[in-house]
Parts: sequence; structure tokens; C-alpha cells
Amino acid sequence: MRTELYIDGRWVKPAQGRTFAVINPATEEVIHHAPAATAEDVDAAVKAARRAFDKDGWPKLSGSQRAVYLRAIANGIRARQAEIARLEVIDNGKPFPEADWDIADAAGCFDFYADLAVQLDNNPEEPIALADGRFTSKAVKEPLGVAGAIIPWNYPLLMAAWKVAPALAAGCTIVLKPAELTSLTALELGAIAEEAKLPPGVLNIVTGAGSVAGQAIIDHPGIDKLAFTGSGPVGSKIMAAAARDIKRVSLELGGKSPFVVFDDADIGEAVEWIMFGIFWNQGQVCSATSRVLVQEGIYDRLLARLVEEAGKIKIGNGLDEGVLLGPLVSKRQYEQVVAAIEAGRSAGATVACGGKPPEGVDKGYYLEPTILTDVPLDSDAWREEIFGPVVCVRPFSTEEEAIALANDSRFGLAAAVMSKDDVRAERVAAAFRAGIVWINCSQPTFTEAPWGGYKESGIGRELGRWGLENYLETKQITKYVSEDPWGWYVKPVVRA
Ligand code: TAP
Repeated sequence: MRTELYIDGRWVKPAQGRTFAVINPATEEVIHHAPAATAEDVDAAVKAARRAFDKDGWPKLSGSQRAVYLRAIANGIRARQAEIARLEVIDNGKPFPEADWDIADAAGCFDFYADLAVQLDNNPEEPIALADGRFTSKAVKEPLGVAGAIIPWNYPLLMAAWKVAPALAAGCTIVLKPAELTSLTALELGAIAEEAKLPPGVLNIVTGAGSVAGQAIIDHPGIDKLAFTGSGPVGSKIMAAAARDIKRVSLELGGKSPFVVFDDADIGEAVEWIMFGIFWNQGQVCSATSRVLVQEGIYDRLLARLVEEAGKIKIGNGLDEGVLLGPLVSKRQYEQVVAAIEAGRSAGATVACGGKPPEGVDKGYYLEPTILTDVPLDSDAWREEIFGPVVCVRPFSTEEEAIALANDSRFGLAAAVMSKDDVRAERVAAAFRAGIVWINCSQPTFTEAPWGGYKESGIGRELGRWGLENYLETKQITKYVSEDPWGWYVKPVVRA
């Protein structure tokens, strides 16, 4: 476990020598002290990233040359996959197989953007047809500069990959700040970049508090673009800072994503997708299936089956064999989720199962899978992101009602529909006001496809070619090709 920051290709002690405790959420033990960056460290990181961008030539490399580094990072991650997955488990709490999956996905993300970097070489410019034949014009894409990336704790290395890989592929340099709760694997990414011989300053990793290191990133004049994933209130702060300085900004925020199940759906399959959608990663997923709408004809049977299956989930330390639900990431998160359940109960909701720690557990931030019914439509439990293993289930009668309930949210990240009637499923998918829509499934995420939200769920898209666009500027280059040097506008009077 690293004790230093990764700045300008070197491992450095934080300027003020501060550290913060890293706690294993399964045992509540302090397992490490990580370096706490302050504004001085962020300044050094931004200066290094600026120099790597402005002088050292990272953006001048061809996409194919940058791809070599990205592929080396992907291979470096894979070479240490099990070890990094284990770090993720003791830092975040998630079950090992999930962490292992995330790490493989992170490596895949670097490979994917290596391919897109190569494609940038193949499509260097786009000709523009002008109505005025005296000019030719073309559009070219260029890296936009130094990016500042601030990421959350739910998918620590994967969220780092979603930002670092496209930024580097585009030719940007980057300063990355992971969440204080989960910094261990981001620092390992620094070590992997070092082994991949990534030029100094291209990737800089500063661990530390959001209010200190994060704030220093968003306020730094040397940063051209802010890329953020996390809560709405912090996203709003970041957008305000970006507005003040006219920085580019992309935000991936929360959700309260609906899953509409029609009564022609297979109940067993629906329950599988719901469980995956809300209990994977302890429900700490921005796109989590947190509002389930079930057509009246199958409501009772589906609910009974869901409660039964939720009761079978093995809860425990993510390193133990067969565990499907680990602890929540922190004491604070645990308390917030329990408070949200209690607020739901006070508002009139019924706790069909869960809502408490498992029997006989006295250490770790564990919470049973929780199902709420009779949740009032105006309650926070129905409307706000809980970010824990808590799902609200509600019946509906008609398609119109389901669509209206699904869309009645200030969020619009994801939505899902399940029906054997393909025409209806497509119709409902089209009616959802959400950036990610699943038919007959929930949560599958692909590096190739755009990811991001409508409404208060964010601005911009990550992943796929859209993720690369986040780190590119578009430049118009127009040439005057007429034989008549004064043929445009009117002849200048002085020369006439
Ligand atoms: P946030 O506070 O939004 O944390 C996300 C990132 O922003 C972290 O790296 C955090 O740093 C940083 N940050 C915090 N304040 C900042 C500031 N003033 N300037 C710059 N960066 C700042 O989320 P949280 O407190 O961890 O979780 C709170 C709630 O947010 C959760 O309960 C959940 O509802 C939601 N959440 C959503 C997501 C997604 S993916 N949508 C992810 C995480 C949380 P530190 O954590 O190191 O302070």
C-alpha cells in the first residue's frame, strides 16, 4: 500500500506530511494511512500536467504512440488483477468476485481507448462542404488540455479508468483525485503507469479530502476541464466553479432509476435482474434499480419471490467465499442509508424485509437487503437516491401510469422495462426520460456504449466514442482558395 502521492512521474510525500486513516469496512480496522494532498501538492501536480501537455509533447504523439502506453497500462492492471481486486475489497467492502470483475473491466477500458486513439490517426480531419466555393474548410479534433478528474468510492479503479483512459487517448494530461474512502487502487494505477513508462506529468494522482485536494483542483486556473462522478451537491459546486472560470465540465451524478415489469414477464428472470440491479455493490451504484414498478397481475407473486430470494443472499466479508453482499463503504454511509430507511418508515412505508444489520454481527457496516413497499410518492424514500441495498417496490395498472411514475423524478440516469411484448417494450423504452435504457435486463454496462444522464443526473456522456469527445476540442481550419485576392466581401477602399 502506497504512502506517497504520484506527481510528475515520481512518488512524493505530501507537502504538509499529512495522512488519513484507511478503514476496512468489513472489520472497522485501520489498515493503512494514505497521503493527504493539500493545495500545494495539487499545484505541483497541475504544473507537471501543464508542462507535459504544453512542452513535453504528449498531445503531439500520434494516437498509435499513445495507444502503446494505454495497452501497457491495461496489461499492467491484468498482471496484478487478483492483488488489486483484493485491495479494492479491503478498501471498499465489495465481494471479491465483483472487485475482480471491476479490475478486468478497468483493464478493458484502457484497451478500448487505445483502439480509439489509433482511430484518431485514421480520421485526422473531417472536410466541411461550404456553400461559398472560394474557401475550403475542415474540422480537426485536438486534445483540450489538462483534465482534473474527481471520482467516487463505489467503483474506485473502474471510475479512474473511465476518466484516465479516454483523457490519455485524446492526448490530454490529467490530475486524478480518488475518494478519500477508497484511494488504494488509484495509487496502484500510478505504479502501473510508472511501470508502463508513461512520460512524467501525463498522469498525476493526488489522494486526499474533497474539501481540500478536490477543491484545489476545481479552483486551479491551470486546469482546462473538470470531469466528476459523485453526488449532486458536489457536482453542482463543480459546475459553478467551471462556470466561473469557463472550464469544460462533465458530470455523472446520481439517480433513482425505475424498472418497469409488465405482467407478461417471467417472474424468476425479473427477480434476478432486480436483485442484480439493487444488491450488486451493496446498491452503491448510481444507476441502481431503486424503484421497481410491477404490473398488478404479478405484483404479489413477484414481491413474495423477491423477498424470499433477498433473504437467501449471503452477507459477509467480501474476501469470504460465496459472499454476495459486503458491508457498506463507511460508517457514515451506513448511517445515512439506515436513516433513509427510517425516514421512509416514518413516512408510511412498509419494510417488507431487511432494514437492519444481519443477526450476530457486531463489526462491519453490514445491512440486510431491504425491500420497501407502500412508499408514498412524495417521500424521500421514493424520490431521493439512497445509495444502499434498498429497493422500493410498487404496483401499477396501465402502461401510461408506469411511464408517468417512472419519469416522475428529477433524475434521469437509467431506466429499464421487462415485457415479452417487444413492441410495447420498445415503446416504453422510447418514452423513458433517461440516458441509459435497458430492455429485459438491468445494469449491463459496456465500455463501447454512452453512459450518462438526463435531467439532474448529469451533463455529458462517458464511455464509447462519447467518452473520448469529452477530452477533445473541435477546430475549424478554413482556407481562402480563390484567385481573386479581393474577391471576398467588398474591395477594401484604400486599395481600390
Ligand atoms: P461526494 O461527496 O460527491 O464525493 C465524490 C467525490 O467528490 C469524492 O472524491 C470527494 O472527495 C469529492 N469532493 C467532495 N467535496 C468536494 C469539493 N468541495 N470539491 C471537490 N471535490 C469534492 O459523494 P460522497 O460524500 O462520497 O457520497 C455522498 C452521496 O453521494 C452518497 O450517499 C450517494 O448518494 C452519492 N454518490 C453518488 C455517486 C454516483 S456514482 N452517482 C457516487 C458516490 C456517492 P472525498 O470523498 O475524498 O471527500
